[in-house]
Amino acid sequence: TTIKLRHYRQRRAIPSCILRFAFRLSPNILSKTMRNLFVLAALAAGLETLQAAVPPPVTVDGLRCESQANPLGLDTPQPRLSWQLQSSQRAQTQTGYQVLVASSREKLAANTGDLWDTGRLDSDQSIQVEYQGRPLRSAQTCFWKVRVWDKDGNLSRFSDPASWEMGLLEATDWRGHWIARDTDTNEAAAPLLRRAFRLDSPVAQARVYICGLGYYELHINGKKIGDHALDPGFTRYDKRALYVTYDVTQALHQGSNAIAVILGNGWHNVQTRAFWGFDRAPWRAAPKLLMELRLRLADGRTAVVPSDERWKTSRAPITTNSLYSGESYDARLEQPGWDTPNFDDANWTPAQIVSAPQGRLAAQTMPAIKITGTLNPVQISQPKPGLSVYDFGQNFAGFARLTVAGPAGKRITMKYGERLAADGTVDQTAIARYVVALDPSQEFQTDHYTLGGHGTESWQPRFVYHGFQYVEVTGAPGPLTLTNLAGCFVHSDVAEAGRFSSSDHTIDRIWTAGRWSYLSNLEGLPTDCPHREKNGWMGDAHLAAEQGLLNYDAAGVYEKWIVDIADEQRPDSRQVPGLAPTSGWGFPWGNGPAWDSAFLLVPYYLYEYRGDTRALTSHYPALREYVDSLERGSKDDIIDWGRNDWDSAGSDTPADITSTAYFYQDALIVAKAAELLGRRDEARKYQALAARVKSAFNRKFFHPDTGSYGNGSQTSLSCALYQGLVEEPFRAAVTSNLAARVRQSDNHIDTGILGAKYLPAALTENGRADLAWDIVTQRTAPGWGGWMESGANTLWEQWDGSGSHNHIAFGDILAWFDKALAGLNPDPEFPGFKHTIFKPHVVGDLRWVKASYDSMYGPIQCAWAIKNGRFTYEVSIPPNTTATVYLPGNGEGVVEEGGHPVIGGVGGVGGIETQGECTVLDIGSGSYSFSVPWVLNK
Ligand code: RAM
Repeated sequence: TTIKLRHYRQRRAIPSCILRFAFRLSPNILSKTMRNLFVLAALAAGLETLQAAVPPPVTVDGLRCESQANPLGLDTPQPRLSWQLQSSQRAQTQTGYQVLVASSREKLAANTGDLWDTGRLDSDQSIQVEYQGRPLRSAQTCFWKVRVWDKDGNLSRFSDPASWEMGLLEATDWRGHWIARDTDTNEAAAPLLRRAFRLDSPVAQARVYICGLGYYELHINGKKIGDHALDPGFTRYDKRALYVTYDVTQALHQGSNAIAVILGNGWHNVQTRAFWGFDRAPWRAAPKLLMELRLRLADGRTAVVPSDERWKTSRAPITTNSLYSGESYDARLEQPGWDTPNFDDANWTPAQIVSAPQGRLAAQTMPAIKITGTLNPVQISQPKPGLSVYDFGQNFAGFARLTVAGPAGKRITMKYGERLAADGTVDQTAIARYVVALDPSQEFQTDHYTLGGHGTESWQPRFVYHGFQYVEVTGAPGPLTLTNLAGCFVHSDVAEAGRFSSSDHTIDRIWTAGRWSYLSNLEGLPTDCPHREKNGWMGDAHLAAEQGLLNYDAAGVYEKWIVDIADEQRPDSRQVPGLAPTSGWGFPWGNGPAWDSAFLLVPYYLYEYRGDTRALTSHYPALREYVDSLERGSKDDIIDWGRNDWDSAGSDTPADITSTAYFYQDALIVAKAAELLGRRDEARKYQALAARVKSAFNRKFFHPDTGSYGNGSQTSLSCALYQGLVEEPFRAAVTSNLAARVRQSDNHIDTGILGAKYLPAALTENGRADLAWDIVTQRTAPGWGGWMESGANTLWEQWDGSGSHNHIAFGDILAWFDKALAGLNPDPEFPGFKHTIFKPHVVGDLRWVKASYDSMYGPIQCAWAIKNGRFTYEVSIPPNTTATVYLPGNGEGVVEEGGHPVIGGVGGVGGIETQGECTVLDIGSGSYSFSVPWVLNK
């Protein structure tokens, strides 16, 4: 009660507005005296009218199933449910919940959970709750809602209803056949497929299930369905192909209808010879389609329109399409109305029934790739007659949309790149080498459009994407202006989850650049670069995953990609290839644990950041067998092979140090997964393996006399610290060696992509955040600040600027901004931000930092500033979570919250204690504004 009164007293901050405050007092919770006190407090706060019936202190919303709002087409038998609590009270938690899942909207409304009724469960779990009800059928719709009990046992109202729908769960559910126009993999033109049909009743519900390989674009009655691009996601099609579900109820009608599809080559039928050999992939086949339209008619009957021999086919105006080379389109070949019911397809040929890809069908549940935005060019130049170069002012992944008028047959060429040559034309040398070196006659990311000659024409490619800032246009019918070209940003459409800003311009620019690179490299899988390779390189992916998860709701893409890796794991050796999917490149040895460990690290990050145990537990045997393969490949528990610290600035660190450290981490992750599964013996076994590797590591690499590791490089030292391999008594010595090493390089980083993740974190965790700051904000090479000075607007592959200009492998620094500067950290002991650790570092001339993150529980925010001699730290965490807050300075007595001394007791604040140079507080949910005198810290 005291807490509540204090809380209400603060409401006096709203003096002059008229508030209508409605509340219901529950007699069994509040005694009469308490009720009077409550009323008095409310009156004292200036509330004008009091009325009976306040809503319960907690409400429930944000219902998600498999992280999505009302998803369609799920194929997991136990979808995971999550919800969020809302409350204006501090320190609010969930003590119980009831989930109802019903087979109809009506049943749910009547509170009948015929599929699942959990009853009251005493549990604080509000995320990743696995459905445990009756087995679900293909295409079944499930309606659900939830209510919760709060910390005082008050029951919330039921949430608004939500739903999910299952996809086609068994191969035998599909009535469609795989169809194609041609089986010739060298046929250049994209196929069109169509079928017209009549419906003699209005449509009550319609779903399309579609898998078009490599890519499909679905049309019904003259319109494109949905907004997906480059769909479905790239998988090894001989292991798994993804199908997508659409609600097409509104697109169909009683009478004549037409369903039509264009197919692209994608990764299924790569046309370009490139270093990575995807043109020779074991799954390579001509484009093919499996789809099925399932209808429920208004009169209650059902109908199916499957892909079969009744479909007809023709050639699309897309005359070539290849992910590396580009796309060509000849508008003169358009067949207007090809996707409408009344089109005359008499001279189209019947579709062929073709063999299915070898892989199984699986539902695509990750966010699809989409065109998420349009960029206007900032400049156009004409370095040569007839040649215009557009500058979009930003490096990104996607393609250009051309809008132009001219005579039929005029062929316009668009060549994409991220650099200009000295003469002002587009220079592709650094990114085209793996294509052009193999066959100089091949083009590299170049699109062609041949005009149809019918007025203003607008075109963009469908089945390719490029990495670029500049587009060189030749063959235009006349002078071009800025309006003839727009840039389409194309990537997996993941929701933004994190924001960051600070008083330092360089840091903010690095953050923005990192986000462009991250999204440009999220194309249904995490990639290394959007142009040269487009490969799912595993090292790059795990290095960038933490910042990716902090900035975007990208878990769905990672979950899909972990299966891509599992699909690549060798049946005999249990190794993985270092890039996934692969055409076969990367075996037999993989790329070593520094790359291959993405197979364990990414599931672990999903656990740490999202409280998701599924990736770790469902892949457990595969992860364990991978670690066993490392053990077999080790000598005296040391792994001395694999790729080493790649793309380093100068100093080379042998692979043995970094590889063995990942072997150690991998063993710990397997132990963790075993623990989550309740397999205690196996957990102990892998903990013991980790302990052995740690001793071997220290025996082999540690120099006790000097406190150094290996060759003493920044990577060697920071690897030992970051990976938790340094024995406690030597921490200080190793840290001061690392600091000395950094000073030797004039406070510059000299590591590659591995060390770039360890170095800032290792310094920060060991009391040298100041030095990490100096490294990160350097304005000269090597370093992130140096890139910014050179005009980078994305992150680069090499410190010296050679190579690609859109890589994410050095991107973990964005996670350091959140964790070290803003102080926003997950707590691995309470994963998914059930508990947040707020631990900011005031470094350099930084004066304020702000960050937020949309956790599965709800928004987490923090902001610090130094103003008027005080350090203020505003933090906010959602109900059902807790946090620990570190404030600089060891002065419990001077800490204030909302202007009141904390020491006297503040609602929501639990313990307060001094730890070294910090004051540490435990808080429950809610928003707080802490402050301490800053002079204390001088
Ligand atoms: C390069 C990639 C990537 C790296 C691999 C080893 O070609 O671009 O960044 O991880 O090689």
